[in-house]
Amino acid sequence: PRTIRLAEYTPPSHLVEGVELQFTLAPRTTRVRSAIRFRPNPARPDAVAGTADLRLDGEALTLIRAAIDGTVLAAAPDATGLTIPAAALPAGPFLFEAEVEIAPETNTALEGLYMSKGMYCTQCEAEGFRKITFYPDRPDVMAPFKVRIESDLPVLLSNGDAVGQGPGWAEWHDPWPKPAYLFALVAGDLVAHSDRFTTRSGREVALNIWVRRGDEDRCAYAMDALKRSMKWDEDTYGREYDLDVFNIVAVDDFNMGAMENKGLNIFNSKYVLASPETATDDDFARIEAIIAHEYFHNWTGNRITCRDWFQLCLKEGLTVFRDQSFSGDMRSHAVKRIEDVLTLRARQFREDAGPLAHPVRPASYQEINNFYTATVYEKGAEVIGMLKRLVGDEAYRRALDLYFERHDGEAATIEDWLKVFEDATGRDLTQFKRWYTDAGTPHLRVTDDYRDGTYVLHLEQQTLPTPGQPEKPPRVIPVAVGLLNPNGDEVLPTRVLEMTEARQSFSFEGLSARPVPSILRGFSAPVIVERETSAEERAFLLAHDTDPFSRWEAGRGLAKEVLVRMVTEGADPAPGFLEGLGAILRDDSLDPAFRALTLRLPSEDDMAQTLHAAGHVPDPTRIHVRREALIEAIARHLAGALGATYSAMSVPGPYTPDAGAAGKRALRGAALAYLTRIDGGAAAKVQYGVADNMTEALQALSALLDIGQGAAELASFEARWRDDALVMDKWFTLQVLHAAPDDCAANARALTERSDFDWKNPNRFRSVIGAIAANAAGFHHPSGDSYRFLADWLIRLDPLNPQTAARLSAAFDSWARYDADRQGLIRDQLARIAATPGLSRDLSEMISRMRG
Ligand code: BAL
Ligand code: ZN
Repeated sequence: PRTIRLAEYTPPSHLVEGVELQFTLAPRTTRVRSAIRFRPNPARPDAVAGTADLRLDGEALTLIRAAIDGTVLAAAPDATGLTIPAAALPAGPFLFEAEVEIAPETNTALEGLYMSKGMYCTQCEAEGFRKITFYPDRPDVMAPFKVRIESDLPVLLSNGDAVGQGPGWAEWHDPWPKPAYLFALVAGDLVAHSDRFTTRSGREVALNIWVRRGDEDRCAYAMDALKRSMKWDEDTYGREYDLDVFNIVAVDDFNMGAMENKGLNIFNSKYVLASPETATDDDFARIEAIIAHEYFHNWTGNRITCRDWFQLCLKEGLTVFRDQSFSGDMRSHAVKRIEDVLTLRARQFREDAGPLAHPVRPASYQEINNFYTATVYEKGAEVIGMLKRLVGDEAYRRALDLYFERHDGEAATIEDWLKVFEDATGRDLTQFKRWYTDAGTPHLRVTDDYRDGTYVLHLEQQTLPTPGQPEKPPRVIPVAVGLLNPNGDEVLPTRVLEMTEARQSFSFEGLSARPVPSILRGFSAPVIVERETSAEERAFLLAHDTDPFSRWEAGRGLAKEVLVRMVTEGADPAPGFLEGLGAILRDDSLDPAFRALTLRLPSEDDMAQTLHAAGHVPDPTRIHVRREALIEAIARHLAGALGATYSAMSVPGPYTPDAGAAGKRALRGAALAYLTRIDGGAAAKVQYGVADNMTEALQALSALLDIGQGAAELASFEARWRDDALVMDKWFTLQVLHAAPDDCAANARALTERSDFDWKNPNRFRSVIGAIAANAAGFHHPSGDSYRFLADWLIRLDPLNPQTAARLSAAFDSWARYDADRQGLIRDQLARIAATPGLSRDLSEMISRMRG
């Protein structure tokens, strides 16, 4: 496959002034007629001079007819598009018309126009529009679209505002110029959950969430989240909605989480539909975040889009940063920050440490779908958080105002983005730009000394080489620190140290005693802090730090230290750690959600990552056994406090998904998970029996499965929910995720043999094949069974849905951490996949990067 490089970017030869599309829908023979008004791009002298060919992307299209200014074209398409030679193009603007035929029903890749349970829908990002018709399918070509849909289905939707409809047809007009990746069309027998929103300047916006009949009573939470998002973007960023209607459609077969098509967001139904009986607290929180994320894209992504796909982080990093801030405002900033850091470390730090490491703005790719990653999204958001920390809140807002003013209606770059900050603040961001161009997580080594009232912090940064990037010059790192007195009082409130050199020291004078430092407060930069710290100091910070993130981090450090010693030395859990945990558990002044997070031990994968970084070869089986032993030790040591917490955190009255109630349930669920280790499952069985909401039912079921019980509960769950695909996805996942290591592959295999294992549905596929990779000890079972199982399924799915197959293949990326036997077993599977004839560009790129 061809490698696309950022350095080779050239502007499009022709721009589009307007597009008219007409769809006559039929499962096997959909007709698409297009009329596209082109003009030579003034930025391309060859096009102005009439010497540039026009290249249109197009894949899997049957061309019926093409014409320029009414003259039929003789040109024949190749496998990836259609070239119209310069000689066949008029000197100035011209009209290109085409008629093509496509078959949505056989489109299993779920890119372009496809069918999901009788409804038509689209997914065009990144390069799906070329499977709909011939077009310059690149984000820097923006145009207004008019769309006519002809179909007998009752609901016919596209982008923008509805301009007309009658029996069997509807017409839509989107006045805002957009790239083709934001095009959307939906046709189906759908019903709407509707509401209204009045923007701050008085525009009345009709809001609709379109779902299949029977699902309309599960839309209220998403609608509420949408209205709160619209208000928040006005209040916080001054951004107002710009059409008369905002439509959301829930689709069962969808590769991604959701898609921000202009005025017509399309969602994986999993991230829209929720009721207390069917969705957990985490589901509600994710729905809120994703609804916000897609809505926020209206400005950061749609009104201002990306010049090319290398700039993906321009819209994704910023929009993730915005949705994280929104969720923090709606819930708790401290808890949200800890959760975001947990995700970042589990997914992005892992990516950065392995063969798939790439910069936030990659410099090359073969298949752009492979770069919708934790690095582009989550690290991209961290980079914006750092920028905001460096320039301050007020300057950040000024820079954003300038960004919207300067680039509205444009396809922009990271250079444009940074220039806005430079112009708004007078800062030179040359060094900061390395966060976009250099892969890898910096290690920040911290030492200190104290003499005569002066405390000095010595910081040293180092980033290890990543694929294709051996040298890593120092970056600017905002390091937020605070200092505490030995009595626990804060003597220096949070200050942001701006580190720009490889080594740098910072002094603090006038202290009466050697302070205890609290470093990287709020996780002020995505780095790995290395510091020799005693258990006493961590316990002190866990008890006294005023920064909630650092306080949690101290507890986390203690837990990791205990686990490392249990795994590597066979040590018993340190009593001091158990006591510290008990103190947090009993501290009613702390938010229950925070306490629940502190009780959650580092995951087995996190421990493998930690042990590997410390120079050990992690053994996933041993990590599992010792971590289980720690859970049991905590349960025994804190039995009284856990029981008291379990009772105290009961939430009376009907279920509500708000953060307060969810936090109590989270703490109660954490207590239950421990108690189940010592009560034979008694409390969990009772909870399962009385639970009136999915959160408590799943907590109980998970806890029972963790101790090898729960068969009766699984059966009753299945009997109740067998006809609800989203709920059954959870049932599938549980049995793999909570399987004992020896049972994991067998459980997964048995589940895939069921008639309701609809493997062509990405949610169901992920519910088993994604879950096996998340059960660390099961996945890395020494037999290699799970590796084979995953490889078998990737090979099977790839010809039908390469995007999802490639995404799940990343489970193999950590192979180099493990012992020679496991390395060999994984590399055998990578080789087997690589040798499969006809492998997709998506999967072959992933496998070759992982093989190195
Ligand atoms: N743009 C793809 C889906 C999302 O990030 O919103
Ligand atoms: Zn996004």
